[in-house]
Amino acid sequence: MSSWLVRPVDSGILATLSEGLGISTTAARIIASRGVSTVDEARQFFSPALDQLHDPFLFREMGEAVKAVREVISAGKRILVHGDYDADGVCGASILYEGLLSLGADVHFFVPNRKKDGYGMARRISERSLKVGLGLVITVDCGSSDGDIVKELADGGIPVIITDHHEIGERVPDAKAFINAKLEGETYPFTELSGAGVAFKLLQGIEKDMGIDMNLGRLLDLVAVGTLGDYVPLIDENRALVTLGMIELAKWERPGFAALRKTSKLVASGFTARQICFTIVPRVNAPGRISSAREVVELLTTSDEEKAATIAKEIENINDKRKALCTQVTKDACEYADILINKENQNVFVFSTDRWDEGVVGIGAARVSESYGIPTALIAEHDGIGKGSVRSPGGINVRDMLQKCSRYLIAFGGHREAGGFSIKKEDINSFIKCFNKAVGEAVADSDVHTNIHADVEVLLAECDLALISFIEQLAPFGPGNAEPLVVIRNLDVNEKTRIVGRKHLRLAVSDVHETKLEIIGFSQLENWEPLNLIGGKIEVLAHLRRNVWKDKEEAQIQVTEIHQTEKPAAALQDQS
Ligand SMILES: [Mn+2]
Repeated sequence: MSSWLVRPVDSGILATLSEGLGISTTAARIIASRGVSTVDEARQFFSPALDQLHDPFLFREMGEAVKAVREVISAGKRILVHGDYDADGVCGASILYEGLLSLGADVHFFVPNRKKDGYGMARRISERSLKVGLGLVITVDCGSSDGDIVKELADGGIPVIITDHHEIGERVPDAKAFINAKLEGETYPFTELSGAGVAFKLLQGIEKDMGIDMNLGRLLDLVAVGTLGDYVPLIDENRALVTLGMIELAKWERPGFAALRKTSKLVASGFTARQICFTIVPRVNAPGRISSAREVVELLTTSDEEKAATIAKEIENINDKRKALCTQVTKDACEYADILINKENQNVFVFSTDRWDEGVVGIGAARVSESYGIPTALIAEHDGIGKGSVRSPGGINVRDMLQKCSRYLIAFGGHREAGGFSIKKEDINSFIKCFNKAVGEAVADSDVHTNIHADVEVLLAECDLALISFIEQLAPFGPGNAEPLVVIRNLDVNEKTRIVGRKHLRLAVSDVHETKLEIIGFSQLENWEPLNLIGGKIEVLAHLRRNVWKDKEEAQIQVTEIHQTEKPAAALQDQS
């Protein structure tokens, strides 16, 4: 069972925020728990605006990059934008392609094919580029570890500007300009931009340097989808980019997104960042995982509604195929997991087969690790090489675990919750043993996996629409800015508590202040039967959300976890 930790907040900060903003202590606590400590910071947080973006020239080599782009445009030479095949990479490529096109550049785009080209820059572009005599290559969301391809191009007289956001040891020596905030010694103040975000910064740099209005606001929808697709923290500049980008998106002026909205059945307005992540993002991602992402850039940059509808329809088919592949992977993996789950010392699931497509093992691993609460690695084998994807339900740092077993891996990368690796087939068994041991030790070392951080403890009576309106102003929610979680303690469970639907609980509760409310526990029937709760006491961890039903709006307490603090009297008697 997990423990809930309410983040401690400095009482001075609390007083400043609540007095300065005229909000309740509860509201002040929620915003303070996001690292906001002054009234000014809070105002910025509430109204993300373009003027909160950092100066693009804080990138050390922005000047160099802008100069190279302008020279090539005035010389009338051709530019190739080299993107990447995931959501971030195609959005970023679309941003640069469209932005440079509007300056009258002779610009083309290239998106690598996951199966043909693998990760990073595609080797095949250098030969072709040299043949057609390109004037410049600009990478988006890749290139930081492609020194050899960059050298080949540079040696052939084609300069390369790298715009990227991946971890990097040292600057690619032959790059004409290198724009990556993660480079050591880089002066840019924010390291968490997505690839699409970095591409946008280059256009901002060009705009500023030329002293013209490039109307870059119209590209923010692409920045938002790329940023959400890349799962970077929604803080600092990303918060402004996503918020403004979602406003731009909601105009549905870009035929590509308008078409995807229809095929994915997303509501036209009032959608959340999370809803974009479940509708638009997987569709922008799917072609790159299954076939070729080139058509996604075509979709996102076309002004032709008919063309957009046609491509969106094709993508829908590809997405259906991806979903079917995912279900197969998840089904297979769950079958294996069911066999192993009760085995002693089973700290991880690692399954490997040549039946799976490497494009979907990540989603399969996410589903399995989520449903079983165990770190999971799924490996797709092909020609003696396995491509693996790891997901962890939390607490266990995936990257650290892979690092510990790196002697069995060809290559690996990732962060806390997710990672990927490649491995020789003959090393898979040793890797499984090593990985299982590493996770077992990490679990024994710490109990972090059982701690959930909540924002604030509240009373039932405080959970009203006013507080919910306040919480809504903290959106968009996502990594780095989680939707607020509240703890409500000391609740008596009343008789009216019942099952609703097939697996949900409607809990009738009251507290010492005599406040009576019905609160909803989605899927809580998996954990609790009404009879084992009624007459006892509980505390709950919950989200506070607005529920709109038949034109009526009400505050809804959505319980994500229940702790029983007192068993019902009858149950106690049974035990004695
Ligand atoms: Mn990326």
